[in-house]
Amino acid sequence: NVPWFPRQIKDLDRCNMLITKFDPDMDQDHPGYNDSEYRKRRAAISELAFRYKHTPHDPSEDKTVCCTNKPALFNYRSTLNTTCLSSVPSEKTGFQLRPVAGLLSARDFLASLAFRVFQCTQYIRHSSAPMHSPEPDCCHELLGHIPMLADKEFAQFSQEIGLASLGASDEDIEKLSTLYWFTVEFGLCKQNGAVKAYGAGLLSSYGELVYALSNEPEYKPFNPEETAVQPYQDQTYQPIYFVSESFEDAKIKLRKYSANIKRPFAVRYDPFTCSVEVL
Ligand code: H2B
Ligand code: FE
Repeated sequence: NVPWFPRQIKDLDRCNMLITKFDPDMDQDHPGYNDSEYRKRRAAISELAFRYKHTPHDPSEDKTVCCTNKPALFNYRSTLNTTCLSSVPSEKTGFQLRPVAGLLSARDFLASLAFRVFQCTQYIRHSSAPMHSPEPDCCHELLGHIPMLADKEFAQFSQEIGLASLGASDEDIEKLSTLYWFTVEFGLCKQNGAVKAYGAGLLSSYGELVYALSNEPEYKPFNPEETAVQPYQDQTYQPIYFVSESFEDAKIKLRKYSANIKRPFAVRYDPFTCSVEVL
């Protein structure tokens, strides 16, 4: 009764379960809900993400995707930028970006990290609300995630959250999601004695970045057991942030935490074959 999980990088084609919570077609509070042009564009960009295959099988299909992609590249600077920038993390840490149509289930999203793959949105937030997006968009990915994925220790940390999630129980996925939230999205870290922000949710939100580094919110030292069960909400600024000593320290603490997750097997990533060995 272990939940299915990807063993090879191409299995990530099956990790595409979307959460409709903030979808512009479903969520009446989405800033683009009443903009049919926006929703049409979003649908076209989603379609490209859904058709994306790690290894294209049918060359004709590949051609269609490329041809359809071309106008998208010209119409939306976002798509072009993520395409260009995707080479930065890949050269530094081997992290790859793959397109995703929107917010993924935590299980599918975390599983991708195990293969050093980041599921990256391609669309841009609605122009009526440039300062805030309820869902991840390419501003968030470009300003927040992509630069961080080019850091070696951070990349390792991200991959290890992913490896810990493979085949884990729903309860453990929930805890790993919370850890992800308070580190990769909203983490603070010491650097030369000063507290700095590294979480993508902070790097891509000027308002919350200033607030997080003011003396208003509460700080606690990053401790996976405690951080994993801290309640959080995604509607306003965080009342509490966790501060790591360094990325390396955070990684070592996460490793200890992961070792205690109960699974009837162990996993090891083989970078030569881009696959997970189940031991
Ligand atoms: N999906 C996408 N597309 N981007 C994310 O940043 C993201 C996600 N974050 N799904 C996940 C959920 C995160 O909130 C954790 C793992 O639950
Ligand atoms: Fe994010």
